[in-house]
Amino acid sequence: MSDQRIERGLRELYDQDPERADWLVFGRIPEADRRGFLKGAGLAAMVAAVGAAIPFARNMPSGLIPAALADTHAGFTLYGKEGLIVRNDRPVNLETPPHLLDPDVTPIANFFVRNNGGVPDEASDRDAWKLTIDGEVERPLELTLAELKAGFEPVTLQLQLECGGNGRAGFNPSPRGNQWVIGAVGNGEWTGCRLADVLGRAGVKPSAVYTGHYGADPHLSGEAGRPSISRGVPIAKAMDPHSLIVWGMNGEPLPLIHGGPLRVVAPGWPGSCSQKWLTRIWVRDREHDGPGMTGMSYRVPRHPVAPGAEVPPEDMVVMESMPVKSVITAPETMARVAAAAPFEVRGHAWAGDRAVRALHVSIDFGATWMAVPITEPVNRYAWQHWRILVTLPTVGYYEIWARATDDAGVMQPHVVPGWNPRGYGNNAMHRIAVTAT
Ligand SMILES: Nc1nc2c(c(=O)[nH]1)N[C@H]1C(S)=C(S)[C@@H](COP(=O)(O)O)O[C@H]1N2
Ligand SMILES: [Mo]
Repeated sequence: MSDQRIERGLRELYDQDPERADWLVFGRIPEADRRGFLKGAGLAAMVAAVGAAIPFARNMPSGLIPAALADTHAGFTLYGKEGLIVRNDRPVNLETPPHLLDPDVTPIANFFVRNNGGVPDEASDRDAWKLTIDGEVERPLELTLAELKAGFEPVTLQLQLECGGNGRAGFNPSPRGNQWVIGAVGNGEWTGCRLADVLGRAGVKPSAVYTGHYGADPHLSGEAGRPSISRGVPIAKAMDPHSLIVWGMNGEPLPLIHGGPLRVVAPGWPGSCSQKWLTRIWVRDREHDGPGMTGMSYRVPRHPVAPGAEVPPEDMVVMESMPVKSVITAPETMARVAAAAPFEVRGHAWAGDRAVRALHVSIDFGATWMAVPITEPVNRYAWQHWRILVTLPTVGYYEIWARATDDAGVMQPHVVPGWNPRGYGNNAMHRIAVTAT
């Protein structure tokens, strides 16, 4: 079921754009490297990949795949995100294996990446980055990042961000798109200001219905000015004090790959509502209709449909809150533990706009369940954490299943929930394999 397919091999990546490949794989910056002079972190990454020092590294041309890697069929990883699974490299899409989600706040190195287009160039002066607020407002605004930092109350919150298509790999027939298994999710500690405060300064007119977000990432076609994605949220979600305009992540300036200098984080909703490289918020008098809002995108059938059904567009509605879900982060699947001895099983749970009320774990394929204590979130929309000591009675193969229940009593399903044309919202229980010896 788990699809570890790499969309393009290393050789193909290098054939098509060797300098970009260098940047992706080794973090070599082509401009600084024109004559192939390899140093610093890029060299360290290459040394680690080939498994030995490279005495003549200074002669190595940029865009050259080390022969040690060129003829292997092994997958490749991206610089700074070494532990992640490459679901696609153009656009860059990286999934986190569940055991790397173990820390309460997901480290930047482990945080999944979902791009629909390219990555813009790093801004030479981040504080000069401009954001426009226009449309159904009394006073259209143009604010620099420096003005956002100085002019609005700063907020730091832990907020979960999950791709709408997380779990897509579980649907059958298989919808097209990244075959995310479970790790297109993370819990970041984000610093920024409230979207509501900025909209308040602009003065939202009574005619305002929805936001439309725009970012600076280039479309894969190379067509200038064509957005890769432009989604938005209803005004009520934009006005929620947890919807932020963000410039910091885990205490650092927001990394370029996560939308730096500036992005939206609209927690609990499909990740696509959280526009990266944010340049404009267009306040609209109707549901936004940018790329990613219409047709089948980020929409689900109004009524349940049979797997594989053709659903007419008028029966598709915009997906809002993500469903209740949990992940087992320790032990790592395929672990071996001692029989008849307790060991810790732990993980996190979240529930879109809701909170998680209960968490249960089973070691006998769901026949019996243990209630597991779960923490309160540090703030609304933060991950909740759980842990329990489990003992496997005899030697043999076990599965550990985890199941969260939200505060409206809705529980994660045992099997894949309602099929939908693009494969959104699969919140089936997470299962791991553990062998007792
Ligand atoms: N400008 C822009 N914003 C974007 C995207 C994008 O392609 N371009 N992808 C969206 C999607 S689909 C998701 S799931 C999240 C992923 O955020 P991350 O890459 O920081 O994990 O960013 C969203 N914001
Ligand atoms: Mo997404």
